[in-house]
Amino acid sequence: MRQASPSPVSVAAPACAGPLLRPGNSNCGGCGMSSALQLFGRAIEQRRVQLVVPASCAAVMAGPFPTTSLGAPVVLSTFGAGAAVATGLARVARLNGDGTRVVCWAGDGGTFDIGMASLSAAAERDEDVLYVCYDNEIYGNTGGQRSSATPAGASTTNVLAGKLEEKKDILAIMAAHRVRYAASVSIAHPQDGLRKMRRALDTSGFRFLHVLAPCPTGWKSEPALGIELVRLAVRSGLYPVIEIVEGRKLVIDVEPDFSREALELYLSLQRRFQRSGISAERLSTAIARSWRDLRARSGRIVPAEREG
Ligand SMILES: Cc1ncc(C[n+]2csc(CCOP(=O)(O)OP(=O)(O)O)c2C)c(N)n1
Ligand code: SF4
Ligand SMILES: [Mg+2]
Repeated sequence: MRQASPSPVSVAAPACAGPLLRPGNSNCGGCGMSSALQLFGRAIEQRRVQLVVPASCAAVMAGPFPTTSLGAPVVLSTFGAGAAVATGLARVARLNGDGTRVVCWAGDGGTFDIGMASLSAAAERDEDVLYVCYDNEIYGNTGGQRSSATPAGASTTNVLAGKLEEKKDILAIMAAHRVRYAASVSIAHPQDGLRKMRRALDTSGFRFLHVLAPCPTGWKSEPALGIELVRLAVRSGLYPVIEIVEGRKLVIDVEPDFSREALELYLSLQRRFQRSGISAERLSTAIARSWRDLRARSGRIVPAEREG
């Protein structure tokens, strides 16, 4: 007997209903990635979003199936394949013509290190993917080992004396791929962050957002101080808040005051910098070098208006 053909099934992601990150998730109290996700949930509004999450703290935060503390459909991927899996979903979404925005939500280990090959390939092909790296500067989910995003002077569980090498410049790497849009987001500057997240969601082609995400567990800092730590990193010039369009046009969004006091406070509020004893003076030299470069690339030799 002939069977009736199945009725078409919609594979479109539903619009995000309610918060993106719900109560009951497994993140530590004061996790900066939670703050980033909450901000991102506000940016999404009524857009249809599918998340791809490679192995990380973010991959376990939703809790065990069949319950989930995430308000959007999620595909978990292997550690190195986040951008490749997102590529597949984005192509299916385009074939379906349903307008779903595919977002890869990955940690620094999954981005700066093991996911770099698939990230670079997807960026070079200009896949229609928004890639968000929440950067807690360690492999948090496996106990806090160093990544190439770990800053010099920070102790990790496998480099107790403190890392010697400086942090990779991920935005420069993405800009070198001439991606449509690349930006850094500060959770201490939510209006600027929301604007960039919405722009990134609504742009076609490959987009990249970098979010500094304090990790009280790995940074050995007070859980309540995460947003303040990011504010200090921005003020001191340690975390430049910028955006780069098509790999060429660089805009400085928040002008630091390069406060030595802010830098010293940033270091002293995290016990991960204690053992190496890295000084604000040494960091200031690296900050000055990086800002000379940023100003040259932005075409502004005088400071921009201060915001935030
Ligand atoms: C190929 C492979 N190597 C190692 C692991 C173990 N592993 C799972 S999560 C993780 C750390 C992820 O670090 P990051 O991407 O920075 O995210 P975070 O945990 O900090 O949120 C590691 C090493 C794995 N799942 N797959
Ligand atoms: S280990 Fe760090 S990044 Fe992971 S959930 Fe805890 S605070 Fe967040
Ligand atoms: Mg990490």
